[in-house]
Amino acid sequence: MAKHRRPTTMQRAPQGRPGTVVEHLGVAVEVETEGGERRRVRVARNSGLVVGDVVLVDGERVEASARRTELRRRTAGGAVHVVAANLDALCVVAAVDPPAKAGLVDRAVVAARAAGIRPVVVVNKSDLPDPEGVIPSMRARGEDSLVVLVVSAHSGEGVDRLAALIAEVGRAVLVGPSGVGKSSLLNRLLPEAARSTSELSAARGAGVHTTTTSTLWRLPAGGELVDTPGVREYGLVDVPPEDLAAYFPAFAAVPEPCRFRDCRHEDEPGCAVRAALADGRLPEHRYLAYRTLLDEAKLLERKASSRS
Ligand SMILES: Nc1nc2c(ncn2[C@@H]2O[C@H](COP(=O)(O)OP(=O)(O)OP(=O)(O)O)[C@@H](O)[C@H]2O)c(=O)[nH]1
Ligand SMILES: [Mg+2]
Ligand SMILES: [Zn+2]
Repeated sequence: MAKHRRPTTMQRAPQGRPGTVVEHLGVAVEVETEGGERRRVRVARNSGLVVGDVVLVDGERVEASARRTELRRRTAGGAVHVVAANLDALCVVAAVDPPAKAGLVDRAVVAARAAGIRPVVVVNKSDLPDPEGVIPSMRARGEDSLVVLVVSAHSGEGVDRLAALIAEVGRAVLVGPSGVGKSSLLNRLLPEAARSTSELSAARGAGVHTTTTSTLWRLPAGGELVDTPGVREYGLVDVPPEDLAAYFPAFAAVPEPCRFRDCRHEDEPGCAVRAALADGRLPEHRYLAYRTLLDEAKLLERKASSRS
């Protein structure tokens, strides 16, 4: 029936069964419809659908709905990649070994805030020795609007707190470099039956357990979790330099205003943020993270304006 419908530009009532994209397989998507039934539907490679998209499935036709939230990142190669749709929280996973790259964690936290979703830092492999001091360095990043959970997928430490947090927020995604234990954490949170499937789908990849596609799972304790392939970089998308400071809540906590309303807290006179840094009220790592990202945002802005 769908085949014979003529294309039309007129408004028509949306048709089909509502569902959620739970896996993207290049030329097909796996859709879970409301009853929990799963269907694989072929789509164009550039369909633009991502895990978490709400769709209507009508035969072989998939129609996407508007997204509530959209998490994007710039890849190491400079392309813009939509990580997942309709998320409530971003869990950036760092590990004791391989030791966390603070820059990637800071970028992911800002990306979450810019996308209107809650950032969470998950430090995994707490069962291992921590010679580089990853755990204290990540704990120091905690603030009112940023929970830092120290966990171990192997020993189970902190995993209940992660499960409770996901149940509370709704839908969360695990992002981070390869090998930090994202899939191991997911497996720890899943019941036995679902676990074997996720291990199988992981093994479909390169033989090792490197995750190659993003997948969405419903957790028994409540909430949903998206596992994603490891990333090398987490570049910001569409965060203009003048907006960046708003994603550093520690700056907003400085009670005095800067002399200039549009102060970027670089070397402007009368900068209250730098004053707070100088007298130790603002942690240096927050300010340094801001300056690194500010330089990056300025560079992107220059590139964009030289293209237009
Ligand atoms: N000691 C220890 N090892 C862990 C822990 N969690 C994961 N690992 C190990 O770390 C390695 C990588 O784990 P994965 O879960 O595949 O990592 P990942 O983040 O999903 O990696 P990608 O799919 O490549 O992005 C595996 O050998 C795991 O056994 C942990 O809590 N403690
Ligand atoms: Mg994985
Ligand atoms: Zn300032």
